[in-house]
Parts: sequence; structure tokens; C-alpha cells
Amino acid sequence: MLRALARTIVAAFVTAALFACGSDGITAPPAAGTVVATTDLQYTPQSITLARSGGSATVTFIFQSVNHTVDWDTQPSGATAQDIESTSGTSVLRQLTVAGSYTYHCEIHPSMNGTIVIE
Ligand SMILES: [Cu+2]
Repeated sequence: MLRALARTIVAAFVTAALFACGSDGITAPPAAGTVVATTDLQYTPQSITLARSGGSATVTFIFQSVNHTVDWDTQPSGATAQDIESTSGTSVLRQLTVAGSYTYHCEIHPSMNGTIVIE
């Protein structure tokens, strides 16, 4: 009787733990994301985390109708992401292959800055 009760309690804990992992937990970040360089002078979202799939993650910068740049300030060792020259009204992709933190700013609007974390 006592043993059966103990088994039931253990089973309940195991079930709860499995549900916790499956529902809220540990979802891998996407391999692709977008950052909008807005007309009100922000990168939105300012920080984004992506996970590589097949060796790279893709970030698409969407430039609204005000000119902005993407000038990399820091990249992980070995990364070679290219700056994006002053542009507006278009989208530009960058594929990031090295895990770590990338930071950047807009050369035209120095208050604009953002971070991309690649897992
Ligand atoms: Cu700008």
C-alpha cells in the first residue's frame, strides 16, 4: 500500500517533469530572423538570438524609407560579416556562421545599435 503510493508519487513527478520540458522549455531559437531599421531610428528588435542550422543563421535587415547602415563593432573571432552601406527601402541578408555575439551600429545615426547572438 505504502509502496504503491510512493510509486504513484514518483510517477506524478516524472510526468510533471516531462511536461515541463515539453511545454515551456527548451525551444531552440530559429535559424533565421529579421531586424527592421526603422524610420524612427531604431533597429527592431534591438537584440535577437538565432541558432545555426546547417552551419549558418540568416539575418535579414529590412530598411525602411530612411537611410541607415549596419557597421559591425564586434564579431566573434573568425567571423567576417560585411558591413551594409547606406541604404533604404530594401532588404539585405547576412549569413552568420560563427557562434557568438555580434554588435553593430548605424554610421548615420550613432544612437542606433543592436546585438545578434548566434548559437
Ligand atoms: Cu541610421
